[in-house]
Amino acid sequence: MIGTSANTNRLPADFAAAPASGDFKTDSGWLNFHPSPAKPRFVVPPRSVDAHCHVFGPGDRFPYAAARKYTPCDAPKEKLWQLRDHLGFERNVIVQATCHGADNRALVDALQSSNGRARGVATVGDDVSEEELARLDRAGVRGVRFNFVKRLVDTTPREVLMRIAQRVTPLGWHVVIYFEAADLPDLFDFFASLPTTVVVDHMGRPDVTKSVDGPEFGLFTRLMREHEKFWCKVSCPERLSNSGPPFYDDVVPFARRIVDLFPDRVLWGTDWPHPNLKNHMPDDGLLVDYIPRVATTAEAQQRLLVSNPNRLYWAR
Ligand code: 0GY
Repeated sequence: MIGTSANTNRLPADFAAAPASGDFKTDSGWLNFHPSPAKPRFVVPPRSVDAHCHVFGPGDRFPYAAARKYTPCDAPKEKLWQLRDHLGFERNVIVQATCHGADNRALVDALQSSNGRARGVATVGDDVSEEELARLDRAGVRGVRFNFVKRLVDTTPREVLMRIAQRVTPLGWHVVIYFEAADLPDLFDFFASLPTTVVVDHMGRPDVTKSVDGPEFGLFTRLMREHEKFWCKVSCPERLSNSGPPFYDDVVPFARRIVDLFPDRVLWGTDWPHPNLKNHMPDDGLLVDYIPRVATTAEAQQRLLVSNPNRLYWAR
């Protein structure tokens, strides 16, 4: 049975997190990533992509940003590759996390040492040079991330974000947006006006205590329905759920709705190393076992894990 892993084939204990290194001290109360994830029971198809994950530091090599809102444990690229292989994925999309601000060095280092098996989503300011954009592109960056979650970032004016979006359009990059469902009414028109493909993190963080058929999630599905440029990551049940692990039952109807309605524009990712979780740390093996509950056919799984992310991130 999927989800109740009694599997003993776990990552060894040396996978466990180390504290932030260099001049940094991990926030007190920080939850480290799972020290020994189970082997998933769900076997992902060949060429599957974990399309949302991060690298943190290590702080002594890649310092955390001065303006960061949290200091995590170190989560270096070597651990990410170990997890990728253990879970059965072939490729990763590494998303710049806010603790590194617009300093993409840890991301670029990971991309350059991935043997072509990772692509990236960077954070840049509108003062970024053409040379830097070209360098990021050569390293494997295919998008920029705009973050609207107030606990994570200070606000960037929309005209600045629009200028960035316009500058990356000729590179064929897309924009990744992270926001909370309650803010969508205010952001809807701005998002719709972006000139690129737009990828939404974690389904726009729906409040899953509300109905999947209600107006709040309805506005999000309307955004996806009316604008074909929008894609959605059906990721992070562990972040959205109130019912909790291992099944995250209350998130399933939301993710399944999006997969059913927009099968060609969905992605999935672990969100490893799971920054800022407060209640529990998911076992990444069990998170993979969640996938067939939201993508219920082999065809839907193939699109979610293989054809969609490879089309978006490995077209060149
Ligand atoms: C995520 C979610 C979170 C953090 C970040 O860049 C970040 O710091 O995205 C969060 O705290 O909700 O996607 O990793």
